[in-house]
Amino acid sequence: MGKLLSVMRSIWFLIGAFLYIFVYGSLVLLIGVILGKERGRNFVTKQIEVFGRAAFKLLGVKVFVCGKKPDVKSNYIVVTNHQSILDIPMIIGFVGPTPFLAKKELGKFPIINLYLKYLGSELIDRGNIRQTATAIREVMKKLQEGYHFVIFPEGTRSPDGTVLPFKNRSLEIAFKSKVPVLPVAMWGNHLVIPKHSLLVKSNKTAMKFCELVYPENFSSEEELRLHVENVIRNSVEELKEVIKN
Ligand code: DD9
Repeated sequence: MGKLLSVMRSIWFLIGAFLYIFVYGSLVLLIGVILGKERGRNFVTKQIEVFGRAAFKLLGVKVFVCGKKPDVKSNYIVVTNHQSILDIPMIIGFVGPTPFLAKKELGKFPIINLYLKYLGSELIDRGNIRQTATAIREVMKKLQEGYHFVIFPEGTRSPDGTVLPFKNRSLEIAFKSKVPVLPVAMWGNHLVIPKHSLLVKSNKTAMKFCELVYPENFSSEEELRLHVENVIRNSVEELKEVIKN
């Protein structure tokens, strides 16, 4: 993609993101309050999902979706790799409006912090062991109440898209709660908007719904974690082929 086109798309991205998230997003939250608890929640969560998909459409990025979202009645934990700021729109748009277990820095952005709260997300302060423990207890409680959760076990965005080793104990919640894990692999978001950049550089990305993994089939968190990490690594290799041509 030419430099000029890339810069023009980036300007469009910044203006579009501001108008969509901060202007339209504030209006959506206000309408949600006016509609009342039940109808308001349905309206806002629908708008969150629409935003996730629209983000790619408005950027002119084609999303290749491989595999099928499982039709499970129970709750599950989405475990996914992390490459770009586009990962969040991809999850909320294509997996569904799901709460995140994420680092507290995400809560610093106005409006986005309200949406994170709306989804029931839990933010952790990694330097604060007590706060982290409380947040994890809260996630366990919410899982029992039927919430899904999204976890990024690499703990940070990979600079070049390579799947980083999953952090120790990152799947402890899944292992202890015995809630099924839905591995979701992503490849290409970092090529569209790389880490530490706002330049829009590519127009193709891909994701894959992998098979559900049942924690009770594993004898330790480490075994479960290594298995899920492997599933995501292999799926990322498949996705590279999908967007190659
Ligand atoms: C209607 C705008 C929705 C913006 C959603 C942002 C969600 C971030 C988790």
